[in-house]
Amino acid sequence: LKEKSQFIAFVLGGPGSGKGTQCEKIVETYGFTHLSAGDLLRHEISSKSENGSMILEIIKEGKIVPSEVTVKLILKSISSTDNHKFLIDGFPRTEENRVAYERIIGAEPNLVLFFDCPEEVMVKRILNRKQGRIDDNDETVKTRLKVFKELSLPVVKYYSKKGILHTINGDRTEDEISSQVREVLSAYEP
Ligand code: UP5
Ligand code: MG
Repeated sequence: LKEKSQFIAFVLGGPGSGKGTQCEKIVETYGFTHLSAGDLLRHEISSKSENGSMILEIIKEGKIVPSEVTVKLILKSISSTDNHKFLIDGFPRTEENRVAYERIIGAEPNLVLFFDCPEEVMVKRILNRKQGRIDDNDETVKTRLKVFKELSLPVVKYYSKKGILHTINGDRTEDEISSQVREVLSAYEP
């Protein structure tokens, strides 16, 4: 039997734009495996792995973990999973991340979802979350937004030029956003 070829969707958007929330819904409907780069990194911290304390310091400041660390974690998850459909949530966040991924994985994603959301909405959501995330505070949120605008938006622009970016209005109810997402994904029949 021929193995189904991999289908990879990157899920991008600013901090609090709703990436994680929508990925969970996509998993329910389409059976993707959801890989949140942030969750993989937080797991390294909580499991006290060798890079844990370095990752903690960077996340606390809202900066970006070195590409090789993140790409390795993503690769490990992909290869330890049977599924062929992946949502990679919150990665790549910099042009350097993107190039490192392409170099190591040797392929571009099939599509990119981008949740476009006003800054004030994202900030409000993050500061209301209160789930104890070390980076959910006024100070770090400012850096996360700055990093998003300066380093992550160029990645979004790159995929737009490639013609594989789908921009979704993230300033809606969860259900409204989810139906926009389904419209995009049904065209791909993943
Ligand atoms: N919420 C969601 N949708 C809503 C809606 N439509 N209406 C009203 N409320 C809504 O949502 C955020 C909050 O809003 C939740 O309380 C939710 O209920 C509510 P969520 O779905 O969690 O949004 P998300 O975009 O996933 O926000 P998150 O905070 O996870 O975004 P970040 O991109 O900041 O976080 P991530 O975990 O990806 O990264 C954290 C840090 O890790 C980074 O800052 C960086 O330091 C590091 N990192 C790297 O260095 N490299 C990487 O590749 C990835 C991460
Ligand atoms: Mg998230």
